Amino acid sequence: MESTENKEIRKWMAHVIRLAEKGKGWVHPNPLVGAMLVKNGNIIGEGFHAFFGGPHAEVNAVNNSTETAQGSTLVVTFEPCIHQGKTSPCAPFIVENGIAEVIVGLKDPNPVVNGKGIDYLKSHGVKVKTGVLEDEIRHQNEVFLKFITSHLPFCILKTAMTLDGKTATITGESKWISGERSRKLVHELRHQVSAVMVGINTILKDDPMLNVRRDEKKNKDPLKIIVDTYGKIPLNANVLIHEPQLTIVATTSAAAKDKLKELERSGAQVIVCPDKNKVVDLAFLMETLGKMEVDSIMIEGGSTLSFSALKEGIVDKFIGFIAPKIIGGANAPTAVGGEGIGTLSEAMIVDRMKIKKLDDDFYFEGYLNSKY
Ligand code: AOF
Ligand code: ZN
Repeated sequence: MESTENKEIRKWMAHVIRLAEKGKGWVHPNPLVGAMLVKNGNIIGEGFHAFFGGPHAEVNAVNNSTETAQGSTLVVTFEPCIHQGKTSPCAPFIVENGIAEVIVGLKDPNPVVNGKGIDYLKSHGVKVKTGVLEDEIRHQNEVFLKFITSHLPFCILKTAMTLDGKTATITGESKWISGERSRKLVHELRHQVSAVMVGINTILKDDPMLNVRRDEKKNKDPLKIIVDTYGKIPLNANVLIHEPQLTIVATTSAAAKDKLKELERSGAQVIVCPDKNKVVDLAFLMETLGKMEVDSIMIEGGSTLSFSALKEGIVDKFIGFIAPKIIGGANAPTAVGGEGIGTLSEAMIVDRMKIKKLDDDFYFEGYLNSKY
């Protein structure tokens, strides 16, 4: 039987996990962190990490507190930091404010913290309890956990398909396969990631904007990465007309140099990658984007890029929408194309699959890299 105290602690932690969600889309490459102060069983202050470079959750909780923090319990999803980053370290701040006890959800895997924050608190007489709802916090911070330990972006492959696995009709019509609620979620996800990525064929066929269209007051558009081995992107493509400063064209030396200069003049950034099997070397591109602090990418097609990404092993999470429609057509595109594989023993296995209903569609998600 779980003790009443543990039950209460889990309830508090679940509450600060929800608070942390509010930072989604604004904090990367930092983690989502929520915190609150409890005194005599009452919540006296709450806070979350709201934007990159801004105060950490613990500091916000103390500053929002209606009473002095002296003698209170701090409940925080992540281990308090000990390093001087964009902000001053939280662990000494906690000690200075006389907080008596800290309940930490997850130890911060950031090598500059990684247990040192907890040690600091303990050695300064603060009671510390660790490891509460760790799985939930890990899931919430899957992007941060990958990025901080590998410096590579967490990569989501997203698709929307019919019941028969098609992403467009034989004439190329794809607007819209999925329902309104599913499409709303896509815009939410675009807001949450640092970048969206598509192959050149998607630009040539659909000319997407790749921006965020949500009902929220404040939105943040992601970087738009176009994988374009030969530099074929038209200069009047929507992604070059609207917010070209957010557009990155990833290409190779097979592209005409003059075209690349024109792309740069339009405001886009060009990354010339080595080629692998005559297309952009995606592993190199991921490393380069990681160095640019891009912590998360959502690949939105097309089917050739999706297969290459899977084959190169850069995909962490596969998500998609299945609409209750059947359109057929042997040549109608499917979510994953490319050259495919010859035997079932080579199949890429998706684990931790989850599925849920979104109006008439199904939403599914699963992982290809079970480490994060
Ligand atoms: C916390 N609480 O709310 C966050 C933490 O550059 P800085 O100062 O913002 O530090 C970023 C690092 O601090 C980040 O990589 C992670 O290890 C930790 N983030 N820590 O105690 C917070 N956002
Ligand atoms: Zn901190």
